[in-house]
Order: sequence, then structure tokens, then C-alpha cells
Amino acid sequence: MEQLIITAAVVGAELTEADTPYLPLSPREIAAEACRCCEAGAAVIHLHARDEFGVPTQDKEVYREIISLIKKHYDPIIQVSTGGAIGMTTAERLLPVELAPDMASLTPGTINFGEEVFYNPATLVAEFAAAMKEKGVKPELEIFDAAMVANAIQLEAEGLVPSPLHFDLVLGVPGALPAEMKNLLFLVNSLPADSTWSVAAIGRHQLPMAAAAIILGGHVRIGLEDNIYYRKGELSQGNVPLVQRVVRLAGEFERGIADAEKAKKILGIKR
Ligand code: KMH
Ligand code: ZN
Repeated sequence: MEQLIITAAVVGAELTEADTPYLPLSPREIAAEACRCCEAGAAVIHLHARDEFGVPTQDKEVYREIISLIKKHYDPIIQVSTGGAIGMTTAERLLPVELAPDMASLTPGTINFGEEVFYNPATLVAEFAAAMKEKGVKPELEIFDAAMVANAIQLEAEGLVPSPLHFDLVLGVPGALPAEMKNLLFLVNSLPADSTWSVAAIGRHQLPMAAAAIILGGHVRIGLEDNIYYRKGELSQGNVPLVQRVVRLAGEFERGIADAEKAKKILGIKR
């Protein structure tokens, strides 16, 4: 089996200090937390920027600052978010792609997102994919619901996203596909044979779905963006304990951990 790529989703756009005191909030804190995750074994950083006040922003200068702070110490694959936060405009969400990072998230469809709607109509998805293609940015297709796999395959057929595809199967968002093993297997079996994939699961589902991905030959996304608890009733003291647990689990199954260079090879990122 390929070595395991661990993606750390260190902060996201929804959480606040009221949810957990262990959330990195300023650009400096986010960069430092990303570095700690790299030290612990993460090869990819899924990055949402926050400003000095901890407010989510897609300002590319804030992204630039965070990325350059990270790159002083580590050289992970940087995957910027184009999901941003609910309510951001399309133009705003796309801004960090202008920095031509290694990767960017791309959600090929709309879902209910708790009480809100994560809005990704076909025109927006095509625009985002085209912008990524122009900048040579590898999309990570965020699959929150089953139809999104077909949408991604259609994008590939239209030449809007490069082959082979890389998917992140995001399970357990209220309003989207529940984090159940049968759903994971259904999605994995729906992917083109040459694709790579990881699993991100929300809350208490993060650990069992990570274990399943390790066993099935997928990759793992972990981090506070998706889950703030280490175990029931106990907040994770930052992202590192979550990354370390995945490293330990992978070790038990004799799966090595990919460093960023190896992860680039697995994902076909040539830079
Ligand atoms: N913040 C969510 C609305 C992504 O990064 O691409 C969307 C999200 C997905 O986090
Ligand atoms: Zn995200």
C-alpha cells in the first residue's frame, strides 16, 4: 500500500474561541500550528486564513503571510480553501488561488450545511476549476454527497480538472452524507480507478473513518476544522494530538507516513 498522506485541517472557518480555546486564530498562530502538524507527520495543510481578530478571510495577502511563515520552517503541500466561509462571495472565495498554491479545495455541488447552504452551482464550480487550471493548482474534490462524484467525473471529461482526480470524502456534515461505513464504501467504489482519495469526517466520526481509510488504502484528513474532540467530552489540545493518533494508528497497520515530497509524487503535483 502507498504511504499515508495526512492532511491537517487546522482551523476552518466556522469555529470560534467559544467552541475550543485550542483553536489557532491569528495568522501567526495558524502558521505555528501548521508547523507543529508538519512536525507531527502532516504532509498537506488545508488552509483557511483568519485575520488578526480571528475572523475568516480569503484575502490573498493574509494567505500569503501565513504560507510564508510556514515555509520558513516546513515545506508542506499547501491546499488553500475555496470553500471559505458561508456567505462569502464567489470572487472572495477564489482569491487565494491567485497565489498559485500547490492545491486548492473544490466542491462540485451544493449541500445543506447545518442551518446554512454551502452554495456551489455548476457555473461557480466551472469558474473555480478553470482558475485552478490556469494557475496549475491541483484541485482536491470535496465530496460531501454522492452526486458530487458524478459531477467531478463530468468536470474531468470536460477537461476542466486534471487526471488523475484527487478526492476528499467529507462525511458527517449535517445536511449531507452521514459518516457511515456503507457510505464510505459506496463512494470509494464510485471513484475512477486511477484516483487518489482521503477521508474527512465530522466530530466523533473522524477517528473510525480515519482508521477505515488507513485500512482501505486511502489517505486521511484530520484536524480541528472537522472535529474539536480527542475523545468524548475531552477537547483535543490543538491539532497535534489528532495528527499523532493517526500516525500511531497507521503504524499499527504498518502503513508508512508520506512526507511532503512523497505526497507530491502520490498526488501528481509536479513543482
Ligand atoms: N467552510 C465551509 C463552508 C472548503 O474548505 O473547501 C466549506 C469548507 C470547504 O470548509
Ligand atoms: Zn475547509
